[in-house]
Amino acid sequence: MNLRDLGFDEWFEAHSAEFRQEGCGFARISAVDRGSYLIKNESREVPAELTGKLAYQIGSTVDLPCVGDWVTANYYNNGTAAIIHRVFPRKTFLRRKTAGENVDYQMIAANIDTAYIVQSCHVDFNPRRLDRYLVMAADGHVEPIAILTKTDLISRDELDQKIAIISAVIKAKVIALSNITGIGFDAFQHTLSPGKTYCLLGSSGVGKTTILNRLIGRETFATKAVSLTGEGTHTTSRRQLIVLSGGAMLIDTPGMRELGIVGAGDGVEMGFEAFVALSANCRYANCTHEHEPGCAVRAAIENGELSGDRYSSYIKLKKESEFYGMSYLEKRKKEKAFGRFIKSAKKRMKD
Ligand SMILES: Nc1nc2c(ncn2[C@@H]2O[C@H](COP(=O)(O)OP(=O)(O)O)[C@@H](O)[C@H]2O)c(=O)[nH]1
Ligand SMILES: [Mg+2]
Ligand SMILES: [Zn+2]
Repeated sequence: MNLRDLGFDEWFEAHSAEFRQEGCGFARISAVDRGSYLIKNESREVPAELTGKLAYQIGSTVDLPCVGDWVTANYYNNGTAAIIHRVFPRKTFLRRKTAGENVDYQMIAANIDTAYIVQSCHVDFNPRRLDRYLVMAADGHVEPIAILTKTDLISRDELDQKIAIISAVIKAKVIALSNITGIGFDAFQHTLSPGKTYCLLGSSGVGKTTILNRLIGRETFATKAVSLTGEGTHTTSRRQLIVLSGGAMLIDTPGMRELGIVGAGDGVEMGFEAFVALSANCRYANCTHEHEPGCAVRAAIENGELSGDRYSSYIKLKKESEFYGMSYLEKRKKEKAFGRFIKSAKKRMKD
């Protein structure tokens, strides 16, 4: 393996002169877990940390190394650990807006060639959400491919209908597949090329980790079924770059609701679902969005990202609703109940 196999192409080559440093080599960030890093080069993958100087120089969290970044590092302890000195500029990136007090960005992954935007064609199907991911990919100069999973749960006609809906609204390639029957998986696999980097994006429970496991050919990363609807959920806690046997690299991500992709500008059209998504970013897990400090919902209203009127109706409704007291996981289980909640909420708003 050489660096080129890991994605160090002409673009990085062209930028490399000013990043060369005595006693150091280039490596790629393969995982990030709260301030600790794994970096990978031609021969090894080792834990690494930032030099104090670099940590000090980095002004904003978006400039911290993220999975997929190229760095200049030196190795110590017989090459079993490393120190990161420099971070290369990003050729492409995937980032989300945070809904904190200041509208800021959080990096999801860097130097991604193609983003797989994964939706289940069962209950998760939502062309508008797909559209938001497309905006995110375009923003970071990443090519998008839409993946519809769980085709085994709907009829051929229903699937054709869904593909038609998507094709009508987006230009991206659409691939439908089932991780259960394997139908469509070949077409998906053909989109992977050696030396290129791919990222799986999409809500929790749509089958991203299952796709990764299928590619690896075994159950390496845990997935978990949670309901009787054929859906399930699993929280991928850290982002890790996996080199597949064919030479393509793939990064799995946690669900974007957990990542809070629903941020600036999305809330008003989104309706009440936006509150649920935003509240994932509140400082306190049990935030009532009424008076707590660090409340992402109120911050979004102050920024004008969410309408104050909707907020008032929401506060009124949530007081009536037992639904509010549930954790996100419980909510997913009760998705049907949530659907009814939204419906009745909308009806009451009309009245
Ligand atoms: N019926 C069906 N279930 C699937 C399919 N793909 C994944 N699942 C199930 O959906 C659940 C969530 O999958 P997971 O890969 O953890 O989703 P992630 O949160 O997107 O990573 C698991 O129970 C999987 O077995 C599929 O194509 N069809
Ligand atoms: Mg997962
Ligand atoms: Zn709040």
